[in-house]
This record gives sequence, C-alpha cells and structure tokens, in this order.
Amino acid sequence: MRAIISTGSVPTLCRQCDMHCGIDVHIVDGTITKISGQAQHPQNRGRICPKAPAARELVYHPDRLLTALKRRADNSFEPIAYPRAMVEIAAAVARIKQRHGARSLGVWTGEAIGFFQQADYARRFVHALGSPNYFSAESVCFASRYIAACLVQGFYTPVPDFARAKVIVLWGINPGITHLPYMLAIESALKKGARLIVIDPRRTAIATRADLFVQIQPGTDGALAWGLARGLIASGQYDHDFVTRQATGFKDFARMAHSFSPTRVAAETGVSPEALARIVQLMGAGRPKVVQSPGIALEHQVNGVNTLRAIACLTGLCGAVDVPGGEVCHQPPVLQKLPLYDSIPLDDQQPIGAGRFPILYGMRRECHAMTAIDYMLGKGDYPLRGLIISGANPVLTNPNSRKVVKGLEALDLLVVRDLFQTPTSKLAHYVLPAATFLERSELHPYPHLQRLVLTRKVLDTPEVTDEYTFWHDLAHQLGLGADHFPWPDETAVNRWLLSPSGIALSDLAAHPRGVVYGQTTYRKYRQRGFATPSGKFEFASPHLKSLGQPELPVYRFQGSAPAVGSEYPFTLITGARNRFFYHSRYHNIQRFRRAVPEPTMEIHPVNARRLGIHGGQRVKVVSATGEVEIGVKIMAANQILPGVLQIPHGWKAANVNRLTDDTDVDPIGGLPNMKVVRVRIEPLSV
Ligand SMILES: Nc1nc2c(c(=O)[nH]1)N[C@H]1C(S)=C(S)[C@@H](COP(=O)(O)OP(=O)(O)OC[C@H]3O[C@@H](n4cnc5c(=O)[nH]c(N)nc54)[C@H](O)[C@@H]3O)O[C@H]1N2
Ligand SMILES: Nc1nc2c(c(=O)[nH]1)N[C@H]1C(S)=C(S)[C@@H](COP(=O)(O)OP(=O)(O)OC[C@H]3O[C@@H](n4cnc5c(=O)[nH]c(N)nc54)[C@H](O)[C@@H]3O)O[C@H]1N2
Ligand code: SF4
Ligand SMILES: [Mo]
Repeated sequence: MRAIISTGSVPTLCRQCDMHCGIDVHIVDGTITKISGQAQHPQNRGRICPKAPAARELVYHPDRLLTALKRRADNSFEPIAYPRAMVEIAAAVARIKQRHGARSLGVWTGEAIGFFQQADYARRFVHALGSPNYFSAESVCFASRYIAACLVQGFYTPVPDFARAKVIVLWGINPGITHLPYMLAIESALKKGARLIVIDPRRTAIATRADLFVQIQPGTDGALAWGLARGLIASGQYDHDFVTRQATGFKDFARMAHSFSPTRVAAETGVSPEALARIVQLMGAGRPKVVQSPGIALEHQVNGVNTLRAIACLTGLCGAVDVPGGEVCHQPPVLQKLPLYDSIPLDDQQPIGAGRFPILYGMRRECHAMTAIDYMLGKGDYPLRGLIISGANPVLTNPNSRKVVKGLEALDLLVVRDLFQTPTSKLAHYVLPAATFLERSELHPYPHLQRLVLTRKVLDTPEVTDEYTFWHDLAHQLGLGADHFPWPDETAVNRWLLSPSGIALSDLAAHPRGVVYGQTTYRKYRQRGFATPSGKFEFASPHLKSLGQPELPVYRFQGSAPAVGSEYPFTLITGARNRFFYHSRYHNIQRFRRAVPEPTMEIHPVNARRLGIHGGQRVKVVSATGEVEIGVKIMAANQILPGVLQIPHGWKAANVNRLTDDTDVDPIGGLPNMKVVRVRIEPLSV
C-alpha cells in the first residue's frame, strides 16, 4: 500500500459520497498522513465532512480485506489466491449460464461506487454475458426523483441553482448533513435575503434556520404540494405564459388542485391553513427564482413518484424551469458510453422487474432489486441463481432483511467485492478485496459547474483490484474480454471515454480541479421543447395513463395518523442520516463510534411518558414484517411529531430493515416505503 509519491500532497476528489468534494491527500514517506479540503475547489471551497479524513483510517484499517476469501462448508473463510478465485468464479458463472441461461445471472452495485463510471463497468459486463439483470442501490434511492422530474419536464437536476434562488424549499432533505456542498450555495442565497422553507416531521439543524419550518405528518407531502398548487393557481400567482405556451394537462391539473382546500390539506398533513398560505405567498413572491429540493424522504413513500411529480409541477407553476435561480437543465459532457444497451439491448429477455415497473426499467435501465429477491427464492418467471455484488450491503440496506438473507443464501453463486467483511459478504461463496476511491482513477462530471474532473489514484495496493480490472479479468476468463473489455487498464478506458469530448486525458491530469467543457444556457425548451412524449411540460402524463397509472400526479393517503389502539399505532421514519455514518459504513471508525456508540430510536416525550419509558431504556419495536431491540432517545417536544419515531439504518446491532416491507412499494418507481412504517413499541424490562 504505497502512495504514488513519496512525500507531498495529491489533489483529487473524495468519492465517499456523491458530492465529490475536492481534497488534498497529504503523504509522508509513501504513507497518507492527512486528508484536507481543497480551498480553491469550486465544489466545496475547502469544506469537508468528517468522512473525508476518515478515508485514511479506512484504507489502513486493520480489518481491511487484503486477500480473496472462499467460504468453507462450515461457513468460515479461507484465503484463496485472486487468480485462482477468478478461475473458479468464471467456471461457476459458465455453469449457471449453461444450465439456466445467461439471465439467471445478475450484478448488483451499491452507493459506494456511485452511479456513473464504476457502476457502468458492471452494466457492461452483465450485458456482454447476455443477461439484462443489473441491480443497484437505485432500487432504493434517487430513481423516483429522476423518474418524476423526467416525466414532467424531461430532465432531472440534481443540483438546482440554490445560490441565485429567492425562495428555497427543502422537502424532506437535510443538506447540512447529507449534501455539504449545497450548504455553500444555500448560505450564499440566505445572505442575499433568500427565504428558506423546510418541510420535515423532525426539526433538523437546517429547520432551525428556516423562515418557515413546516412540521408535516410523514407521507403526506403530496397533499401539501396539491394545496400549494391550488393556492398559487387560485391567487393567480403562477406563470400564465409558461403554462399556456409550454405545458399540457394544466386544466385537469387545476381542477384536481381545486379539491385540495386548506382544511383538507390541514387534515391530511397537519400543516395549518396559515402556514400553507404563507408558503404560497413566499413562493408566489419569489417566482421564478424558486428552488425546490426534495430529499430521500419523498422517495421512500409509496406515493413517492406522484408526490415528486406534483412538486415538479409546482416548479412549472412558478416558471422556475431552466431559469437562473431555479431548476436548470445542465448538459452533461459528451463521452463514450460503457453500457451496451444500444448494441446488446436484451429487453426481450424479461429483465427482472421490467414488467412490473416499466418506467423504472425504461428510464433508468434498473432491474428491480426487491423483485430480484423473489427470483432468488424461486418465485419469479425464471430463476436467479448467481449474483456479483460490488460496493453494496443489501442485508443492512434493503427492506425486509430476513428475506434478503434467505434470497442470497439460496444462490448457487454469490460473489461480493468489498473493503471489509459485512453481513452481506459473509453469505458469499467468494469475497474479493476491492480498491477504495483512493486506489482507482475515474472521470467525474459536475454538470452544474460544467466541469469534468479526473480523480487520481493515490495509493498503489497490489492486493486489491479496482472495479475495471475485476470486470475486465472476469470477462477475459469467460472469453468476452477481447470484444467488450479490450482496454488493459482504467487509464486506457478513461482515454477512450474522453475521445468524443475534445478533452485530452493529459489536460485533465494537468488540471486537478477539472476542465470546463461547456456553458450553462437557459430556457432551452423555447428552441427544443421538452424531452417528454408530448414535447411539452406535462402536468398530466398520457404515457403513464397508457401504462395503467393515473394521468395526474394523484395523492394517495397512506394513513399517517393511525387510530389510537390500532395494532401498530406509531409511524416510524427510518434512516435519517448523521454526519459520521454512511448507510452501513464507518461504524468501524473508532472515533465515530465514540461519538455515536449505538443506534437509538427517537420518540416524542409525550409518547415516552404514556408508555412509561425513559431515555436509554431498551424497547422492542415490532412491525408486520419483523422486530428489533433498540435504546430510546427522548427528544424535545418540538423536535419530532407525537406518534412519529425515527431509527437510523445501516446498523448491525439494530437493523431497522428487519421492520421494513419489501412489498410495500411505489407503483411507478418501485421504491420501498422506508419512511411511513407502521410499528408498535414493547418496553423491555431494564
Ligand atoms: N452523512 C451521510 N450523508 C449521506 C448519506 C449517509 O448515509 N450519511 N446518504 C447519502 C444518500 S445515498 C442519500 S439518498 C442522501 C439522503 O439525503 P437526505 O434526503 O437529506 O436524507 P435524510 O438525512 O434522511 O433526510 C431526510 C429528512 O426527511 C425527513 N422525513 C422523513 N419522512 C418524511 C416525510 O414523509 N416528509 C418529509 N417532508 N420529510 C420526511 C427526515 O426527518 C429527515 O430529516 O444522503 C446522502 N448523504
Ligand atoms: N431503512 C432504510 N434503509 C435504507 C435507507 C433508508 O433511508 N432507510 N436508505 C437507502 C439508500 S438512499 C441507499 S443509497 C442505500 C445504500 O445501500 P448500499 O449501497 O448497500 O449501502 P452501503 O452501506 O453504503 O454499502 C456499501 C458497501 O460498499 C463497501 N465499499 C465502500 N467503498 C467501496 C469501494 O470503493 N468499492 C467497493 N467495491 N466497495 C466499497 C462498504 O464497505 C459497504 O459494505 O441504502 C438504503 N437503505
Ligand atoms: S460530503 Fe464528505 S464524504 Fe461526501 S464527498 Fe464531501 S467530504 Fe467526501
Ligand atoms: Mo441514497
């Protein structure tokens, strides 16, 4: 594990989350000694979260996997040489392919390697093999936001123009913890007088800075969005010109909005008519510089896509589409494509979940991970017998963990690439040591900055393989390499990817903060229309209707306030993030564990009192799916709504995904309900 330089510092990007902050990796005598933020980097201006410096502890961690492992009959592991493991894995893949067909094999990538280049190697491999079955963390993340925005306006903007907005609405997102660089832009807007509205059942740090904190009942955001639409339309505070010239379906949308009276909205959401009127007033006055930023909370609801569509419609009403201070349609750089969907589409091979969720498959080319578990258990149209997972830990991160375990255990071949042994890798036949982001090199575009950056390989660790090398090696073992993985290493791939861009790899290497590849332009729809079926901004979607879904972004009540005395009287939010942990990661960083030794369940003081439980006491939390035991954290009365609980995800000790249900999913996007989980509490004696 030698650094590429002996002493000095290497500028690169942190890829421990999707923010890609600029960092400097400081090296003394070939060893990383420190990681700091790059003051001049346009993405983060020197700011970093605690996880950036922790990357040093991670790469040198004593538990790090540095050799391939093979599981023995007694479930213990023995070391195996990497070339030998690859021969055996290739033989097992070939056996399954011969016996059951290529589609009985799948690949699954996690958030740790991102949704871009590293994940695309896996996509490329599985199609080269002849299987359409690519799964990822997208089945539980991000896809709903993308789908909803694309259905309405034909594009998705991960980073809206916060800095120039006059009104910022944060719907179920906590960017100070989860999207640190957003805070630079949000703070700059606030300094210029922008108004901040935070919509959340819990008073988060950002909520305390809001002009208006709207403490909403979980799962009811759709009703609030419709109420806001009614308010904007009824008061004439919407962009008539945009709606008339650029949109379709407005009449029906306005008719449905009319049924969301302030009293109906209040009854559904708990948001008072006064607060509703105030948001309408702020959004109306701020038009068109209105940014709405929905977080994961809106995706983890069974009405997620339609709620997010309704929110996207509000952006249209505000005329905030592709304008400065609004939701800008940023162009990506022009690069070669790694996935083989154009040359080997395999759509006729019944990609898993594509029939059930044609929009998810059609727009994201994502097979549905929860449906995959059913296929592993023999309940699909054909069997799924082999799976290669890289950078994911579905036993802790996917709903209904007990079923996930059963599914993975039923496979003939499970290969897991990770940095550490995890509850998922322990079920694998082969565990392969993976490179960290500091041990590989990839392209990263920042469309909102119109910049392309090359990350640097900082450490040379011969014991581990980077993503490209792994898929390359396996493809070559299987005789697919010459056609599909001809590049000898990731540098060669990077050069090929860049070929249509007009940017040379050497340019990127010489400019660690990246090269500007384009220029942001606005209101492009005036020339090109929208990339929707009608070419218009779609308040209603005939395409969805043709698939048997409602045409309008209807609100579906999830029953957020169950009757007292029901079997599961509490509403559990799962997975609110904290600054130290990332899903199931970093629990092995000692100083993080000292700060947060164990997961706890947040509860309102009135509920705690009624149940006779005190802070720190352990309770059993029971849902229709399963149960967990966990310590209680009693919150201040204004920090969480009564009747609402919160448990973080990713912990081995109290795995909250034992409580979540893999069948309770959004009918369009397929994302699971992880935010409105019905539970009861059983106090445990101390
Ligand atoms: N430190 C850290 N950062 C992360 C991650 C991590 O694990 N750790 N994960 C990354 C990933 S992959 C993702 S997807 C993002 C997620 O980023 P965020 O979307 O910011 O996720 P959360 O921190 O869970 O914040 C969601 C908020 O929604 C609230 N909420 C829950 N239910 C509802 C509801 O029904 N309506 C509304 N309006 N609000 C609700 C919760 O109380 C919580 O405060 O974070 C990314 N960044
Ligand atoms: N109940 C509940 N569950 C949730 C959520 C929730 O809010 N509530 N959030 C969901 C969301 S939004 C997401 S995105 C998913 C995330 O789900 P996953 O992607 O499964 O999450 P991670 O825990 O980040 O798993 C990453 C694994 O990759 C390993 N790893 C780290 N770096 C690398 C690397 O460079 N290469 C390789 N090969 N491996 C690496 C880590 O050690 C870890 O074991 O979780 C979801 N699960
Ligand atoms: S927010 Fe933290 S983990 Fe994410 S890229 Fe920035 S420094 Fe890394
Ligand atoms: Mo996520």
